[in-house]
Amino acid sequence: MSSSSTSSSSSPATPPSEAARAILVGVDFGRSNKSVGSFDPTLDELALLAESAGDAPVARVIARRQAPDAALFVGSGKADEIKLLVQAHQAHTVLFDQAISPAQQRNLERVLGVPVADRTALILEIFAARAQSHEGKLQVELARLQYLATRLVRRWSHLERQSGGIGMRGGPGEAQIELDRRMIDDRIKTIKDKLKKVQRQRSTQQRARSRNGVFRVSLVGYTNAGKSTLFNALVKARTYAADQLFATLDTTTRSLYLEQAGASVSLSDTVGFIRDLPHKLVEAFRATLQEAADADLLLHVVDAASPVLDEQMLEVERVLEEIGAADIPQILIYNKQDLLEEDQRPREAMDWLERPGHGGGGGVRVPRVFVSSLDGTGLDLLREQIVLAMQRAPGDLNPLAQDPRGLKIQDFPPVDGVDFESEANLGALSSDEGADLPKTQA
Ligand SMILES: Nc1nc2c(ncn2[C@@H]2O[C@H](COP(=O)(O)OP(=O)(O)OP(=O)(O)O)[C@@H](O)[C@H]2O)c(=O)[nH]1
Ligand SMILES: [Mg+2]
Repeated sequence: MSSSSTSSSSSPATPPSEAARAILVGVDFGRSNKSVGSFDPTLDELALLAESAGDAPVARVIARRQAPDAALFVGSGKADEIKLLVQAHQAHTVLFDQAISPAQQRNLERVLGVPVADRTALILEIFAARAQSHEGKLQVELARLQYLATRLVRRWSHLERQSGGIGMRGGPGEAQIELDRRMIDDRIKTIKDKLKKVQRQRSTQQRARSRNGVFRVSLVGYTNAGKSTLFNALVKARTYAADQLFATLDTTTRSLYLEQAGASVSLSDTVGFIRDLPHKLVEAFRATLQEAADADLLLHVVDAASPVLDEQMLEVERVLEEIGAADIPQILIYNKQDLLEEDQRPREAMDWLERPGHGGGGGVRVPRVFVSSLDGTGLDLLREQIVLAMQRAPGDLNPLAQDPRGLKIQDFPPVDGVDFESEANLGALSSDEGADLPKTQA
């Protein structure tokens, strides 16, 4: 790709007419500069993020530089080129795939004449629009305030250094900024207190659940991999699934009855991961991600049709490590098999992957199951693998070890005429679980 490649694309998603037309920009810093985050030459993910935030991408720009320009992130020539594009497309906004500083943002807005946002701001915006539960809303507000606070602090020290410039362009004066900062700090403290309260309630619920000896299974994976679709297919629920990034923000838990075992497990659908996830957001969502960290088994869902599957899996592993979930047994689920060409599809319905062990131990073998959550291929095999994972679990986690029926699985007859995932079979969960309410709405 040339250093000044520019392409236009009309969005296939037929955005609503009031959608903001957006120009997408990514900068290739080569291998020398890792500090600015990874580079995606296609900008496809940024386009999906923009669409998920309600924008309509109208053009994509790739620039190539040795290092970010201090004032404009891209060079001034490139900025002029983007400005022409803004005018040609009558764009409303310019979105950068990498994080830009507050000063760069201000300068760019001045040059381009339209609001500028970066990936972090976009992700925060989507999270804010999607949060449903009380806890989810608190978490997003916390992350946004923290993002804002660092911007204000940085802007403040920036202005302080060039004293005399303060207020010249009608920006907030020093006193105002100090006031804003104090208000933000107060608000952050209030929200943290509220979150603590909500989370205390939740951990009491969780303890009650683990005392019941329920085996906990959590879906994890890159955003848009198909977790919610798989969740719905397994428990016949109707959780929101959509071709959007971060369609799911709140954890939903339901009971999954496994006929082969004659036992139920709890299955949780969780928030998706994404590369360069803003750190503050990971922190704010730690409690939600805790659901994954406390699981007895992780179903790591992968979009097998994605050209960047390996990167996405690595990113998920990185976040799992960060939340202390790296050592939890996994089943890898290669989803969306229906999208693969005949000759790309695996010959076997499942296989085993050798993966390096964590904590210095030897490698672990991880079962990999090929499924399509849309047409149901491979789901029976997946259920079987969940049962086998239960049997491998230590006795105190393994309901089959406590239940004599589990020792003779074949002798346990299916219940005639009963849909084995129906509400009637929610026996193993306490009454506050199992309903299709997001658990965090308690
Ligand atoms: N063709 C095909 N599409 C699928 C399959 N599974 C999911 N999808 C589609 O992929 C898109 C994302 O699915 P979701 O279930 O919302 O993905 P998710 O992992 O829950 O995404 P987030 O909640 O946004 O992190 C939707 O458009 C689904 O219809 C599959 O097996 N085959
Ligand atoms: Mg989802």
